[in-house]
Amino acid sequence: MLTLFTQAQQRPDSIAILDAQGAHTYESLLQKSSQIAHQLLAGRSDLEQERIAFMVSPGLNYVATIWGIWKAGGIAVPLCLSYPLPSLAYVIEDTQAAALVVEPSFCELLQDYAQEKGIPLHLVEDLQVGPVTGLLPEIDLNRGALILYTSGTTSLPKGVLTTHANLEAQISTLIEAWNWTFSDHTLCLLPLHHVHGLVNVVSCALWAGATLQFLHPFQADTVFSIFLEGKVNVFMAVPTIYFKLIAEFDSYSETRKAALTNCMNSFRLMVSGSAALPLSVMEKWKQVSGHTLLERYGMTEIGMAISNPYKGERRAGYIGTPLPGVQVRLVDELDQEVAPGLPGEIQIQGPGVFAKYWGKAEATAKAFTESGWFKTGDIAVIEANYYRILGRDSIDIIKSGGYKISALEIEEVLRNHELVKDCAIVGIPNEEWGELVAAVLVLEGELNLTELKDWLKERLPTYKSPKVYQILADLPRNAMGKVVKNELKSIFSSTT
Ligand code: MCA
Ligand code: AMP
Repeated sequence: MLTLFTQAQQRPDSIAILDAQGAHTYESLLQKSSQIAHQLLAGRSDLEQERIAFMVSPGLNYVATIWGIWKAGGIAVPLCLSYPLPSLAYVIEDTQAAALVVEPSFCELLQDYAQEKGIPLHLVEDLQVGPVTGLLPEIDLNRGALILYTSGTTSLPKGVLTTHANLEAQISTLIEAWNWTFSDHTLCLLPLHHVHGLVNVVSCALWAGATLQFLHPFQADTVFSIFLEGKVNVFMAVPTIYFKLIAEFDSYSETRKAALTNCMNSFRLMVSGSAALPLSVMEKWKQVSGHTLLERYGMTEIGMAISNPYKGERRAGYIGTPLPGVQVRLVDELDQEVAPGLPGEIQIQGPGVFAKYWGKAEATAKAFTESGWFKTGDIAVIEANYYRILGRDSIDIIKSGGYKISALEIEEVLRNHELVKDCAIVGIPNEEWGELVAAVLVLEGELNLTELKDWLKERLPTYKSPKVYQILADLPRNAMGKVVKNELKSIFSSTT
């Protein structure tokens, strides 16, 4: 049996999950996930790694669904809740999902599509019925567990397949490094189709036997009200969320500020990651909460790799040192390790590194060196033993609000607009969002920006929708005819 489940069996009566519906014990989570597994199996003995895509809000139903898929021997494909239909269809078709599990609020969005494609669509509540007796399959750790989508230097996102062994390695290294225990209580407000929310928060909390409280959607004032209830002691978020919490905190009375600072002071741990933590946010958060945020570095393909220490110096602007079990090296363009103190690409090896990009053998081969190191595309340097990120090797990868976004994907969508003759997408540095997604357009005629916004909404989730900063007669190009994005980026960075 997977370690997550044996751990849960040890604390049947403890509260595993708090969500909008109330408190749920580990026993109830185990029971509901077994019911879902049996219903998905519908008499078969094993789903044999069929992909099951699901669109369920954070809460008991989300966890019971993903555990149910795993118990039945399937590969879980969590869908992004803010995706419009074309983005959902891409993931469902790319993974060749055998079934869909949804909560009622997403049924309307997916039911016609599912019917047209002949994919069975189940309501999550309908799967939580029936006895839990009967055998569930034995799951080999080397089987596929999860496919998460991540953007890269190809226009469409790639599915990252991790095995159960990969996930166990990603979880257990954090349990050890950040001292998770069953007496922890964490608040999850991150999306659950990414590693940060799903592995670092949800899976670590449940592996430890801790209490996992969900808040969805994110609302800064509710986060603080929950903090003031005095139960939460571990908190993880992306820098944009800390920025938004600081803005909310600043709007409070001195009495409420003092009460909150006092409450957060007693937290065990506060972590930031998914994007560079601006020094200004780190310093302000220290004043607000009394905590020096623990900044760490990771990626969908590898889980967490480098972290500031739980005990010891948390150095501002640095991501720390390799986590237990993770091997890290810095290399130059020729894949040679750089001399100490020089910058190089971060490359990773270890049991947490993913199995492959789903259905993309060529992309998988390109992502690894001949000797098996995963190439992250992030450039870093080691200074006084700590790694510091300098940037990425591709200007086409943007990080905004903690989400990784491909400039090429958005450009391809925009080029389908009848009035857009040419376009370029660049990320502009921004304290709140990390980077803002900015569009530079060359038009065929007059464009109404509100109409463009609505047009984009049907094709891209909000966080990928660019702000249109400039409409140019032509884009700057180099001798080979390639758009010079560095030039565009520096023009906009200095004018916005
Ligand atoms: C939303 N808005 C934006 C952006 N997103 N504006 C600029 N840039 C953006 N990226 C605007 C909307 O247009 C809208 O504007 C307003 O903000 C509210 O939109 P909404 O979608 O409701 O935003 P939100 O709920 O406030 O979302 C902000 C957020 C969210 C909570 C920070 O982006 C988030 O949950 N980010 C976390 C992503 C994450 O978990 N990444 C981990 C992947 P208007 O009001 O004008 O319409 S990375 C990972 O997993 C690796 C392994 C790692 O290292 O962790
Ligand atoms: P994703 O593909 O969504 O998993 O995003 C992974 C990327 O997020 C990494 O390749 C980095 O570029 C970025 N990232 C994660 N953590 C940090 C951090 N602490 N500082 C800077 N960049 C980070």
